[in-house]
Amino acid sequence: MKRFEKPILVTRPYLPPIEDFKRGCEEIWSNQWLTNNGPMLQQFQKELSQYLGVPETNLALFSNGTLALELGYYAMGLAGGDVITTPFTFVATSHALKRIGANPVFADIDPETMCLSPEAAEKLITPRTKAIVPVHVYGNVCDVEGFERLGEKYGVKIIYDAAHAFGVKGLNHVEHVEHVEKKLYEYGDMSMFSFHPTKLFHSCEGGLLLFKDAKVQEKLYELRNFAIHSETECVDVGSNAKMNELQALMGLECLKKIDDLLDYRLKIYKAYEEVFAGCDAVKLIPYSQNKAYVPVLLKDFETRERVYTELKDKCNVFSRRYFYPLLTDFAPYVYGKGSCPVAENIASRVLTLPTYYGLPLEDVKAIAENVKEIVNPI
Ligand code: T4K
Repeated sequence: MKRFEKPILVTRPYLPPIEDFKRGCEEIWSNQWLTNNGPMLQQFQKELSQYLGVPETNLALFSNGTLALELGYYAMGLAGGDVITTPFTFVATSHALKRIGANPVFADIDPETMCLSPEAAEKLITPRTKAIVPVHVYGNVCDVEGFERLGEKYGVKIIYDAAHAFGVKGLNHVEHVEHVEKKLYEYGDMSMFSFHPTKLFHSCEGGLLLFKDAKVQEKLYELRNFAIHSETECVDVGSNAKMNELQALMGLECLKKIDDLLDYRLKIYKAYEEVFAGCDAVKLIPYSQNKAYVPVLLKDFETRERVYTELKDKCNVFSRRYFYPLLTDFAPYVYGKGSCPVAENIASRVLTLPTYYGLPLEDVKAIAENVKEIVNPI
């Protein structure tokens, strides 16, 4: 087994050339404007709008993904209602609901895509349900057509936690969705993308909301700035969730590199795929188009724990068990424990392997060989 001299972490952020970042800093210094809808933020917004093909009226930037979710949920009127969501995600998906006084109700996931199942969600809809929050987990696309139907049939909002899905353009990679005309973010009422440094694209910290109804933008702009409407008016209980100029600069510099970042993720995935080919004991999850994460499914909990521990202790490789434990194992959400057997099974067997721009492909192959050896000792 190969032991790496330096630790290999599950991810590392892309950092743009420091000279380019310094040039941007000089501009910020000369503007003497650091936050509150500054020129860098406006430029970032403009370039994102062009990159995504979304009008500037239908997006808003925030200081991080969690606050983007919280204010997005609030602006869509979810406070006080039940919201059906998945337990197989990062805690932020549900924390942001709880923090606005909405009640997360957990439904099970699809065993293939690991995303919320529309069939399981439909069974839990009641008159108290205000919305459904599916997560494009790992960048795997949910059954968006299925959720579209639920939204229309029951008049509930569909809000995607797309934290992992930046760079996912179409749906054609998902076999059960044949419709490829629409872009991913044209589904549902709203989608949130996280720009945390552990994501393939980042702005140090940051969050982006895309929404169907342009009228929501003004509300979101107010909410992220304390709900101040004018010098003499405060119209709601807002927050401070503004993206600052240094964050926007980092986002602009990373956006220049986005095609390479996506291409490299794919190369890494293919290197893992090559080594795991024909190895039934390690199942690579193929659905994500942006390859934001490299999740593998192992035989059972004991095997997963062994691979996780031996990679760490014997190989100096720090994989992560995203997303274990399930949300329904955490104190605020234990009321849902036992209600999602598919998610429980997946969470006990999944492991996410290192992937990031610049991770040498020979290292990727060595990590994969190590995994194979731990699973099937010679
Ligand atoms: N919804 C979903 C589905 C999400 O996954 C997330 C966040 C959100 C919503 C909320 O979005 P944000 O508010 O975060 O924008 C990480 C991230 O903190 C979190 O953003 C992410 N999901 C979650 C899945 O993973 P940890 O606790 O695993 O992070 P940490 O600090 O252990 O870092 C992971 C690895 O990355 C480590 O090996 C160290 C390395 N790293 C990390 C940072 C921050 C670096 O090398 N450099 C860095 O700057 O949560």
